[in-house]
Amino acid sequence: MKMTFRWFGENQDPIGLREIKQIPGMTGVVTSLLDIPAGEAWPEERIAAMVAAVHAAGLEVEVIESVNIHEDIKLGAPGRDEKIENYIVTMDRLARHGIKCICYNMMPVLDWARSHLYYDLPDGSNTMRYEAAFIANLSTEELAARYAEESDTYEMPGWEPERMKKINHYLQAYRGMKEETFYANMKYFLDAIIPHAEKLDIKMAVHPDDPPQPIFGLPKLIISRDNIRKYLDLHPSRHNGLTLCTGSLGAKKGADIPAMVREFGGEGKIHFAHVRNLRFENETDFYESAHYTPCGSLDIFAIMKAFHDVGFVGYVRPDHGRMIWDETTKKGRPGYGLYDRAIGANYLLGLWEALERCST
Ligand SMILES: [Mn+2]
Repeated sequence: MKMTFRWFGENQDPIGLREIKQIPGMTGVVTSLLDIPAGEAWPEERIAAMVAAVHAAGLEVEVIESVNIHEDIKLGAPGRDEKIENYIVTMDRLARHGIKCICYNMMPVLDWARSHLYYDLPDGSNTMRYEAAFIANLSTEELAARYAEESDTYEMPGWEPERMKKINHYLQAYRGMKEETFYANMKYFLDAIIPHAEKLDIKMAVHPDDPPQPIFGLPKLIISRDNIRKYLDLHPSRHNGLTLCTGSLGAKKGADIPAMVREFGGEGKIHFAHVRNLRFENETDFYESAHYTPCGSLDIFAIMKAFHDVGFVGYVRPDHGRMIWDETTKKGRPGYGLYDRAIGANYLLGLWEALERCST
């Protein structure tokens, strides 16, 4: 297992590589080139500069999160072939610069969604929250405006103004789209890219949809064990794998995450893991808690034990954390402050050390 930390890039993240390097056990960062629109090929010089900056800080960069999928690909719209070609060019350039794993998602139009970015907890920290009824009463524009206001300093990935301009067009395009059509479009993409991933030895790792239920009438497919199985079987290959995100999958009450880790991890299909905790407030609503098992509703020890039992050798990162110790928006994007994620990483590393040493 390699412990990593999400970093949004220079000028995009108030947290510096030097700070990340100082977290015990951190081997590298997981990053992206956020300003490049989905569907375009990433310029090689930009990739080279990003990799050089990370290496200069004494860290590795072997995972990209994310190379986003253009809506034309997900919709099976005319123009998808050109976007898939650009995707392959990007994969090729990333492989040349040492990238070994690409995280991406198949969420229609919108990336993740929360009702609150800074929900106050009784201990004075704040965190992201999902309240289903709150979201149900908002339009996408209202939610985007709320995000823009709350996260003043940075654009929220997945909610960029550019994307929001076309939102109604896309909401309309997905309306009435059959599940099978969506799977067929995904298969078309996988059939095109996975042979290249095999040749380049880049592990493709699809991230589940977050939250794991339809919002704004958009279909959500990658949300359960059965659907993940179906997705991976669209193009069976070790290079067609999964980013197992405990917080996304675990936001559906009753989801058996350790069982999913054993099943997909046992097949060598989990290449990257996002490990975080959340606390359910009722059947659908939750807030993102500290990673430590007693703080939330997920059994993080059982999850890490499942990873250990299947001999997991992929990348892991702590996921969203709370904002603590008076961190403000100037110190981190929502969910991506420094301190709680550093604590989370070291909790996971501590569990891992104990599992390793108890098993020898
Ligand atoms: Mn995640």
